[in-house]
Amino acid sequence: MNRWSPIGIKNMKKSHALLAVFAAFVFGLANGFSATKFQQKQFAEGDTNGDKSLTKKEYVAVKLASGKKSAQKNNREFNEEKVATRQAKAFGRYDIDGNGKLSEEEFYASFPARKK
Ligand SMILES: [Ca+2]
Ligand SMILES: [Ca+2]
Repeated sequence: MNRWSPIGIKNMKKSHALLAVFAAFVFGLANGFSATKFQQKQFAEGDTNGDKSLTKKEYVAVKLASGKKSAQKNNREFNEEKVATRQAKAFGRYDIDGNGKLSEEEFYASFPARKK
């Protein structure tokens, strides 16, 4: 279920999303996975029930937490509601196999696509 290879075959409808993730994945490789430690930390923090996947709620919560932190650090305004809405939408894009949860791979793949 959570492996890379069978996803594209079973879920052709999501090929666009898959392509985006693949591009992000390659981009991540090119960058030497510099964000990996951060990703792992976020995933671990986000996965509050420890089932090795992030529900939408867990995902949004961890994104809100990190967004808030970086906003504070950069002295920027943080619109929690706006960010939550955006992240809830993003969740659907990253959930490649459409099971309503982000596996570690799906979560990590979501990172390199973010603006630096
Ligand atoms: Ca979880
Ligand atoms: Ca999934």
